[in-house]
Amino acid sequence: MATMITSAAITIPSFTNLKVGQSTKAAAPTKLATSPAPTVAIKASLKEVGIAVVATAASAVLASNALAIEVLLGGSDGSLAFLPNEFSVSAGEKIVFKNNAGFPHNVVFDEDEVPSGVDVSKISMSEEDLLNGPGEVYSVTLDAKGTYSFYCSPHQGAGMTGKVTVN
Ligand SMILES: [Cu+2]
Repeated sequence: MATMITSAAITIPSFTNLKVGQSTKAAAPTKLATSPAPTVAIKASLKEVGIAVVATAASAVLASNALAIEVLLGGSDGSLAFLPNEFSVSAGEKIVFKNNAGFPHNVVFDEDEVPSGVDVSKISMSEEDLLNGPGEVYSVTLDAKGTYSFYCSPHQGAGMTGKVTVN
C-alpha cells in the first residue's frame, strides 16, 4: 500500500512542473511532501475555467451573429469605397467597419446629415484618426432612428462616402 501512495504522489510534481515529463521518478523524492489535495483542487478549477472560456466564446459568436453588420473599408479591386455603402440596421445593432484594402481609412459621420440631437463626435472617429493596418476595425452602435451619412476623410474627395438607415 505504501508503494501505491508514493506513486500517486509522484504524479503531482509532473503536473505542477510539466517539463519534468518522463523523469518523474528521479525528481519525485524532493517533492513528496506536496499534499495531493491542493493538486486535485487545481485540476478541478482548471477544468471549470476551460468550460467557462468555451461558453463565453460561444455566446460571443451568437451575439455577433444576431446583432452586427460588417462594412469593408476599401474594395479588394482597389476601389475607395465602403462595402456596402448604403445599408440599414436596427437601433442598437453594432456596425463593424473593417479595414480591407486601400487604407488608411476612417469613419466620420457628417454632422449635417444625422438625426437631430445626435452628437457626431460620439459616433465618429476624428478626422486625423486612421485605421492603418489590415483587419483593423472601428465599431459603432447607433441608437437614434433615421438616416446618417458618413465618409472616410482621406478619401471623401474620391467618393468614399456611405449612408446608413437606423430602423
Ligand atoms: Cu478611405
